[in-house]
Amino acid sequence: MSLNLNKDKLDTILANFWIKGTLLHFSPLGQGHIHDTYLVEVEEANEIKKYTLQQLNTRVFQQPELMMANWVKVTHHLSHKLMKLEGEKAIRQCLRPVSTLTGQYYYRSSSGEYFRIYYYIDNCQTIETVSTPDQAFEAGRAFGLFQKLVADLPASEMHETIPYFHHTPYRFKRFLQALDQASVEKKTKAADVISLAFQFQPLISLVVDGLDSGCLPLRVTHNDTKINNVLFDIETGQGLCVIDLDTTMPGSSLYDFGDLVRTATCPAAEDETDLSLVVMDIDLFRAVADGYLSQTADLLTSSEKELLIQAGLLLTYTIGLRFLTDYLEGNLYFKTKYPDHNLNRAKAQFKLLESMQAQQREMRRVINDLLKSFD
Ligand code: GN1
Ligand code: MG
Repeated sequence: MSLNLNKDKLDTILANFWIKGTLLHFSPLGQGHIHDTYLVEVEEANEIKKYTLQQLNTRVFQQPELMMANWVKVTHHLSHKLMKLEGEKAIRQCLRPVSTLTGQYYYRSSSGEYFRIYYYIDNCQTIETVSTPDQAFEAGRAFGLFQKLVADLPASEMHETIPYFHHTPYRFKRFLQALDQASVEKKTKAADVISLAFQFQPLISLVVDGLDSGCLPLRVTHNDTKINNVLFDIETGQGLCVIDLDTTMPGSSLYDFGDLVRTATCPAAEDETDLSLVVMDIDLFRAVADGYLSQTADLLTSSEKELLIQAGLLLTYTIGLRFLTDYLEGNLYFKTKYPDHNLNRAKAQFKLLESMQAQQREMRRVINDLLKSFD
């Protein structure tokens, strides 16, 4: 999906929401791989008001109404709870949707495009890569708090917006299908990473087996806990608000912790091509686990705690498989900037996975120490 908004189109969209005033300015926002996101500035009664506008990717979210029903439910649940806990401060700690004139939270254009708007949270930034343990801690704390706040939301009330999203056996099957159809040229270029995809196959059923047997609890989870889905307060550095709530649906806490470990323990970018830089930093691992467990240690069951280390490997493997599959299929899913972008992302994920595997013993020590400290 390309960024294709112009002023006339935006005026029409805004006219459908409870927003009065004149459009001053709009610009692309963030680095998400799925939706198109903009910052929109409007002059209302001599004041500049800022909003976040998103055009939803309906190729990825094929039932946008169901996705929006989840999104509204979870944004309301979070704001209600945070208001109670934090009072006025909660305004900057959760997404606050703007309603349309007909009382919905999305607008469908005459050509079938879906848009939503929420209040922009000022003086915040997103970060693509982590550079200090404090940032890793704050990301862990923010997603841990999210987990805690949605713990009383019954999983049965949430729609499954993307079926089999983190189902690694399904992702592996899709990879095999893509491999079967791919050109010899692509398979040759990706040979190393394809071989790693087979090598790490034993990880596949780790969490799904536990969920199927009832050994691991099915919870409402965020499912996209990468570091750039947290807004950091520019002044205090606090992990203020969790964003990108579209994949919030039934899942495992291990998916959330695992994707945090994938994105908050490596100082290099997700698409770094100098693979010598792609390593898991054990100090960042300690910090992210500390932040996450500071909120969830009381909540997690012993079987979840037992798998915290493997979770990072599993999610890095699963997302790596998805990038590789998308490369083999011709870049149909993730936004890319150049033809081999998904291949480079996949290579970086598998390099990170190898680095995690080599440090499993240290990770175990860190988790055991932390669990003891929260006992
Ligand atoms: C996508 O939307 P964004 O960029 O936060 C993707 C995640 C992947 C991530 C990889 C709905 O997340 O599952 O882990 O890219 N979201 C969806 O960077 O597929
Ligand atoms: Mg995002």
